Amino acid sequence: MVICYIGVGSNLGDRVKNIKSAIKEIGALKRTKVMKASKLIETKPVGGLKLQPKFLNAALKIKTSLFPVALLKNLKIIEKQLGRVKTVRNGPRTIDLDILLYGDRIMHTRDLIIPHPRMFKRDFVIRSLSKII
Ligand code: PH2
Ligand code: MG
Ligand code: MG
Repeated sequence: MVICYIGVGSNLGDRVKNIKSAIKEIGALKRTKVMKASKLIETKPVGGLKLQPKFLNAALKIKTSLFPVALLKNLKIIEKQLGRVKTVRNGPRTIDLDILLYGDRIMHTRDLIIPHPRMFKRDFVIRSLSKII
């Protein structure tokens, strides 16, 4: 099992419900356990459309033996199940699930970069992560 951190964000619909459902679904993935969840913090949108609703953000500490690409694929499925539709980059979304860290792995493929390339620039990520790391 590898310790991994997931960034969670929502700014459409019932944000609390979206995040709670996402945590439940991540916990239901095979070979995966949710160890810790940070409190939800409300944050102003960073990048993308200025006039979009505020986000609720959180970070999760999980343990998984899914490989990074399999974990990503499962997170995308959960995003879809919870009603995420692709619109503009950094636009509003019902749920966003990003792999921030995966053990001490560093990887750089077309579909997945670990550590998350913008995590250190985003205050809402660092604030959530620092509570559970
Ligand atoms: N996610 C983004 C872009 N901007 N801003 C906030 N406050 N919270 C987010 O989760 C967020 C964002 C792209 O994923
Ligand atoms: Mg994101
Ligand atoms: Mg994302």
